[in-house]
Amino acid sequence: MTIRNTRTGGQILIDQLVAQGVERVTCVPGESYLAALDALHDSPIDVMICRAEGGAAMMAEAYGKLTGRPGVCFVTRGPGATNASHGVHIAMQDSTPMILFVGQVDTGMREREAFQELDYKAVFGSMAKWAVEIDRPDRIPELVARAFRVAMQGRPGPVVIALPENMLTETAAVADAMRIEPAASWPAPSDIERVGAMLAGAKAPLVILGGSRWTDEAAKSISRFAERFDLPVATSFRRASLIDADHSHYAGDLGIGPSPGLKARSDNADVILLIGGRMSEMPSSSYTLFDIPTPRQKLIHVHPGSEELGRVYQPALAIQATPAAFAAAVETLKPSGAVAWKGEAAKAHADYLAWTEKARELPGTFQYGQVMTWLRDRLPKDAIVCNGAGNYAGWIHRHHRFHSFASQLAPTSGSMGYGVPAGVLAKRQYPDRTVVAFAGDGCFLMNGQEFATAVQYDAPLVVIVVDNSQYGTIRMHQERDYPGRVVGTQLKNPDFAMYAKAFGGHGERVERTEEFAPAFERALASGKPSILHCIIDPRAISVGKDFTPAVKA
Ligand SMILES: Cc1ncc(C[n+]2csc(CCOP(=O)(O)OP(=O)(O)O)c2C)c(N)n1
Repeated sequence: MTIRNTRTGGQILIDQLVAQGVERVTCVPGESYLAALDALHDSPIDVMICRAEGGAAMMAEAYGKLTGRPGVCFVTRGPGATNASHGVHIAMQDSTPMILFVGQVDTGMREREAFQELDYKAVFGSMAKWAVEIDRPDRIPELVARAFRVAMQGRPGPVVIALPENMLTETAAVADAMRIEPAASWPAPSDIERVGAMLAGAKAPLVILGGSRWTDEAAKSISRFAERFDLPVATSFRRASLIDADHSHYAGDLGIGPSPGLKARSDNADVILLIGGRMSEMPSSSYTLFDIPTPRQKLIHVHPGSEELGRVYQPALAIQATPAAFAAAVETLKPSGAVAWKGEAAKAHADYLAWTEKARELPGTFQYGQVMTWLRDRLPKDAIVCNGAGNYAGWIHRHHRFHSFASQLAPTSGSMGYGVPAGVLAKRQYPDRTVVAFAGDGCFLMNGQEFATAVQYDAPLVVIVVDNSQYGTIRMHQERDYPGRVVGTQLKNPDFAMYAKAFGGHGERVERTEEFAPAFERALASGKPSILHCIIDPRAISVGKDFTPAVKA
């Protein structure tokens, strides 16, 4: 490999990103990494300026979820980095490849608590998959290449790279690293034989899909595998777009409050084939679906990270493989005869349809459930639907039907403020697809400032703010655990339609169900980023049930 001309650390760094095929970075600028910013000036990389580092980092995380390659985000030292930690935590819990570059003080000033100095390894040590500081420009190719590999290989996750200011302006002559493709771990032929044998001995098997390192082709291949074996297929919390919801074998999602039918199916299963997921607190109904350490169901756990196999549940068969490799390996696996559970997948799908079909009646004039079922029919099959955290998301999980791969952008980490930045990134990435970001009134204002980013980049997503004038989820818990003692949950909100207009977007207030459909059509037709400010009765506290306030808040 030829040694390139002498370059500054900043130039070497950006050349590595070009070599890795990075097409876009998100950032909030800072004086701590000016030399890297300057190198971006002459690069083909699109620099997407955001309004707060939390939003910028979440956009990078959403890029990783959509593409499988690391989303790259640049932020300044100290407060920039701590703001961005919000996105790093999501990438970690959601197993998403992401790289966060943060500024750092001059190496000659380290350990003096210089301006905005932070010990990144200490701060991000347990939050990121890897945190590293590059102190010499000639080590940039080595450490950035490693960062891409760490972010993507095994169980994906976030990497934090600190860039001391002087290191970025120093020069070095060093060769660029090559583009990194993560190693795929493959099941052994004997593993696939055992999967076949365990299924042959099963009476009531269930497949659960989750995690990352999937491809569209792998997801389709698993659907075909399910057809051959007539297997019911569930998805894990917020991984619903791993199978077309219309697929005849789809059994629904194991999220917060799974359907009673699916819960019973999982309880009564004798063999569970878990592909890619971890069955952590949310999808496992607070670790009650499977016994720990040894599930009563025979668990076949397929995961790309060896550290995840047997971390909580001891599988009867542990297979260290990426979902994509596993899907390819089972392409030729067929049942040897008639399966014992014939017809169960159709029953599971019928249960799923019955559970999700009709929205229940809510108090008030805005029937959010009916709006969701209308959108379910109205949205194109490849629409991307985003959300953060809050009870408003329960209606999406219950009633929306995801049809195409990577069309759900939602934090399994349950982080508020995710939907808007994720939606902005998605709309920029896929301008021809409809992008809808849902947010509660609480959730929206955690990163609503990124609506300005949507306007700046002419990314016409539709944001649906579901306003119940409260941090509803927490109010629900309060009403249950401390009835009549409402504290810290009531909100006085701005006019979100006017907010949209003030930012240069399209905004409308929706108070009645019948106003929603025309408002949605006008939002799409406006060609502008839009906000539909929907007013929902505060008693409509969750998709499952209303509450009667013990006292008026
Ligand atoms: C960043 C973050 N902060 C706090 C929480 C705790 N929390 C979970 S849901 C919720 C309320 C969400 O309110 P809103 O967005 O208005 O939605 P609603 O529950 O009312 O539908 C809070 C505060 C969280 N999950 N994430």
